[in-house]
Amino acid sequence: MTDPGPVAPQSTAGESPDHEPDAPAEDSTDAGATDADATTPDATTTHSGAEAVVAALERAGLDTLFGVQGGAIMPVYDALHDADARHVTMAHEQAAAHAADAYGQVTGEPGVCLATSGPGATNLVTGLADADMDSDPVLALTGQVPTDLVGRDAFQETDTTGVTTPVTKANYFAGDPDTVGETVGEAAAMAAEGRQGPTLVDLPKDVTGAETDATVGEPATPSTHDPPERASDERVAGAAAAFERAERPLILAGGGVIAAEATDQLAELATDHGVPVTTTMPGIGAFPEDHDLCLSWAGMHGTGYANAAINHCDLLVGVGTRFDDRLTGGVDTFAPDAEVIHVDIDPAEISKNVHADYPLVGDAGTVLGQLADAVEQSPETAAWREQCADWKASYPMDYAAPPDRPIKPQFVVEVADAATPDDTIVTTGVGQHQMWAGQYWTYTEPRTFVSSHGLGTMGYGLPAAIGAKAAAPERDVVCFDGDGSFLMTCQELSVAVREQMDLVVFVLNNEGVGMVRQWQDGFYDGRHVASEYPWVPDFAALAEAFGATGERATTYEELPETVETALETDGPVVVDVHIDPDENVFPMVPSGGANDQFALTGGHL
Ligand SMILES: Cc1ncc(C[n+]2csc(CCOP(=O)(O)OP(=O)(O)O)c2C)c(N)n1
Repeated sequence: MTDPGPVAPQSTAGESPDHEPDAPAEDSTDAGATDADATTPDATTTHSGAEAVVAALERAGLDTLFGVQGGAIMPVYDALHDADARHVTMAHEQAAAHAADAYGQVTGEPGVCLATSGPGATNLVTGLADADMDSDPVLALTGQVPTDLVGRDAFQETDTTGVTTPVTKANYFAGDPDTVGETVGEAAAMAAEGRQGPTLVDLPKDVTGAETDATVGEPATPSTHDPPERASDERVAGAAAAFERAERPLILAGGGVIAAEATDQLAELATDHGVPVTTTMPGIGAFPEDHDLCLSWAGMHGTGYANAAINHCDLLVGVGTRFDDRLTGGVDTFAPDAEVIHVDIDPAEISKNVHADYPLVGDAGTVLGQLADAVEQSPETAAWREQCADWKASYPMDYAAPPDRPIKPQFVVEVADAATPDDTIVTTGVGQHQMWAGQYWTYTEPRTFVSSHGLGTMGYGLPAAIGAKAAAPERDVVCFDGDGSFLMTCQELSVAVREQMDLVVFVLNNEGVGMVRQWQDGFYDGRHVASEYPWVPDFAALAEAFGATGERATTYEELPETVETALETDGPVVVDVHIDPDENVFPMVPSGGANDQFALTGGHL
């Protein structure tokens, strides 16, 4: 553990504890390390509830944790004292949840976050909701007041399972020291298996502090959790026939393709049969964007050619996507000529937003393999591919960069992309900069675009960069942030400095909340209420105050060198780039509009 927790003794079960850090209760547990001799391939013997929690994490292979200390979670931290796990102490619990989420997105395994009861737990909520919307694997462990105080408005008591029920895949109140390890193992397995998502275990302090000689075995989901693997052969046959007869087929890859590690199967289906591919935003990287068949991502700020293809295709093969409204615009006008094959592991997604003519429920990789086996004849797609190429030529992704205007943000993204390897991980805040980072960086590998998609959480970018760097220390990590988003979690710079993390944050500084200003220009007659900052901090100086490196770029000439320097500098770097504050994100499909009615300039809205 990199950050030793306090070694204060723990309270016992049933004792009336004062669970504040300053006044720990008397020790009556064996707070020693897990007895290595008691660890067998099948089970780990423990001495306390807290040790059982740590043993369960070890059994699940979860060795990187993000958290913030506090009274009710202290026994768990104490049990971590001699554990091998790496703990990254975050400045704020929301950031711990985002870091765990990004760790989960990069590795495919649950990221773990820890928080104390009350405000610690409630601070996690935004991060859990974010992970829930994007089906990212996260395991949250929260301290809770001792069981005899539950329901008595005890100090720092919150009904954590109640508060987090709507934003977790599953959550647990662990009331028994003998089974708490099993519960944590189950929560870890639930986060990882089937449709992934966040889970939470609430850990009363007397339970983690109590003695137990329980053994902790392999993590397992309950027998009732039985995600389908294969789709029915009959349904696959029907979908394959539709695929063969399609004249204008289009594959739509969602985040589920990446989560299921199904990118090879997807690429095989597309390339074997010459079928163009578009992605959702969470699906960015599911298919290489530099491939001829790739139309990049679709939706509100997706490419004109992807949206045109969606509008004109006669068969849409949606894989691991929930067809959210940012993708579809108005569902009545979405893919109006298409039959829909929908591959998803979660039956609840089938026909939730878009009617599925061919629902195929199962694991994305398995079902794509089934489909590939069942398709005997490629559809005739030459004319359709030519049409898609025409759209690519008609609606290129470009921007004007007049030399007398401040730097265009798209240029910053392009320069950073050119200066970094293909496996670089990009994280973002939420707003215009997020869209430019999605549009002007060419993603060729899965798990490289780490963003807050469904919830759209400003402040996600920096803690996500910390989580991504912890997950992949050998890879470059770059965060594109807005000044508004950065101001929401910039305190986490202290963490990046302490952990000596090489990461670069580009603050695309337009001195305001640009996406809001863009909507005010488009839909509120240009009335700029609470969207422009009359003053913003000097972000380079702020970075220096945290002990990071601060850079500033204001001209096209100096930017490439500033980017190179930032990438070469050890430790975290913040580059404050003063971009054109009037720049807008295009194309844009107005909310609820038809996907082919995209605006290319403000005048089209
Ligand atoms: C936590 C949170 N609060 C409010 C919003 C609403 N919102 C969406 S985009 C945006 C502007 C973001 O500004 P900034 O981070 O500076 O990025 P920019 O759009 O300027 O690139 C706002 C306020 C949000 N998405 N998240």
